[in-house]
Amino acid sequence: MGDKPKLHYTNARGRMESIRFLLGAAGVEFEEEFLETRQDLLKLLKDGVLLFQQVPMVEMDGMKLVQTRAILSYIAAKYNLYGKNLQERVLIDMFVGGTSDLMELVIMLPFLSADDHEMRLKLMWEKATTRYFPVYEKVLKDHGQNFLVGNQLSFADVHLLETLLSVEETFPTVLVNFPILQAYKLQTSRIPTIQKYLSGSQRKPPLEQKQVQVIKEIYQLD
Ligand code: IBG
Repeated sequence: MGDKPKLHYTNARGRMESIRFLLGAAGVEFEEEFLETRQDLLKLLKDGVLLFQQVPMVEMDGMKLVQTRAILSYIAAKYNLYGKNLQERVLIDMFVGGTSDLMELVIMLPFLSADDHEMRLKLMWEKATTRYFPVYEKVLKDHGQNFLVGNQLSFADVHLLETLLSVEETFPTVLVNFPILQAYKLQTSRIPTIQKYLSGSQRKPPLEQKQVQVIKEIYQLD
């Protein structure tokens, strides 16, 4: 106990980035052990430390946590980013569920064939601008507060900010018709813990094409 959480994943965003981002927003320092080759993953498998033979894995509070969503919920609850009651919590879960569905499209993008890539880009734009962003724009407009739930920063805000920033990397103009989300993005990015995380070295850059092959080999994709 008292030790920093240790994150096991490749040196890339993938499924670990939302965990890094949430720890950053909570102001929690963490260490990382990167998988660089398939051998590194096989070593973890051999040691029996991955419950379902998968990463992300986070060593924290004497546990070896797996399953991204479970890890995120634990961190959110522990660092008071998960609402004040069950009603707030389920609302946070609903918002995070929506942003995760959109983020899933973003995360898989580098791994698609050229044909699928085109179609996926269209789908991403469409889902972002007609399904997800209008919901968050309206929620913020209707209650007039700075945060999605309970008038204070929560896991829902951290995950939405991560999503807004990621989608904007692909589509720089995606927020033109969402003025409230534009302001919200700037405000939440300026929260000191988040600003520090975003400008720090633990925030990973978008995946480069040359990393894709290495990652495919590590996980034996296709
Ligand atoms: N439900 C699990 C979670 O949410 O944590 C899924 C975890 C998962 O898919 N892990 C992959 C893995 O360990 C690495 S992330 N695979 C090895 C195996 O044998 O299953 C892979 C991934 C990337 C980018 I990189 C986008 C999507 C998935």
